[in-house]
Amino acid sequence: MNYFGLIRGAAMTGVAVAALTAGAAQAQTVMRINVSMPQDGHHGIAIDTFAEQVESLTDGRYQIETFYAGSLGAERESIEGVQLGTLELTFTSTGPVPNFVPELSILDIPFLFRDYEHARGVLDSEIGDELLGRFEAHGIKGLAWADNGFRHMTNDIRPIASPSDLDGLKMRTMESPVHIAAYREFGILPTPMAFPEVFAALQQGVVDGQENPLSVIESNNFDEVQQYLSMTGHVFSPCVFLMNLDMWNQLSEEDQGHFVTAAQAGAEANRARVDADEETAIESMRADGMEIIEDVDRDIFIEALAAVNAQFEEQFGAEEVAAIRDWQP
Ligand code: EAX
Repeated sequence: MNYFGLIRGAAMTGVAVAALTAGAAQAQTVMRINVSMPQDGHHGIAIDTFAEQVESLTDGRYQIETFYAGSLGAERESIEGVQLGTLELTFTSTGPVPNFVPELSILDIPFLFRDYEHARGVLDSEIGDELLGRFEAHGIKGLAWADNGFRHMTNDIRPIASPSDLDGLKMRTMESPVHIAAYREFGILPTPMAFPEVFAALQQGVVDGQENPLSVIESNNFDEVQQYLSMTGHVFSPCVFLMNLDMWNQLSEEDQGHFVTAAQAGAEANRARVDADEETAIESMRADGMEIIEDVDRDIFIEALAAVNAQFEEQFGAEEVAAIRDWQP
């Protein structure tokens, strides 16, 4: 079979194996990874770094093709693709993950994490390793946790400083049952929707608002279609590198180590970009005319969730929740 035949076959099976034209008969395997965010952002830098690292650590035996802005599908479809093996890898927020690994919804509990140090510390600890391992029973290998970021609310109706301001607001949410239950408790009318549809839904007024980390709000120009941003920080949203489990099992042990190292390097670059965005995004969006409400009383938001929090403790186990909530560096 010639090179093009191999590539065409690869498009069907998902993995391209092409003989390198230069040099001896060393095979090269091409894999794809995608994100729903633009290349210039905290997801883009994660997969760009991962791709560079895989190629360099495996001396070019593995080549990673990168796709951005949902061009290969939204996050839920991408995880499904990785599970089925029609896509080799994806980097995704955990928003749609509960559809595949329901118990990972524990990470979606509002106000579970105090700050970035806490969230990253837990994800990089044994607790995080154990949770990452939960993907395997579902045909998926979790390579490394990373950050999407602390989520804040935007809307186009009124400034939000306390839960009573949220009453009756129609807000796009991720497809996470925990988020949906909690946001209802705030009085929000949750409208779950895949991310690639969100900008148009905000622009056309299909929903009044949405919630996302600063890195997402800014890199997707939501400030163009949303007047108010409230610094609620109500949920920490992780990201994760995922790979099809069969393809992972086909890697040599040494290459498995390289893929994990590369994903960890991607996570490091991602977190550095999140830190940089956190420094600059507020001022830059304010300069563009967005009204930023920084004075948010989080305690009132936390109190509003008392009943639903009790429900989450029952669902996930009070000890499990406490182990994350009370984690100390
Ligand atoms: O992955 O769906 C969401 O709101 C996510 O935070 C976003 O797509 C980043």
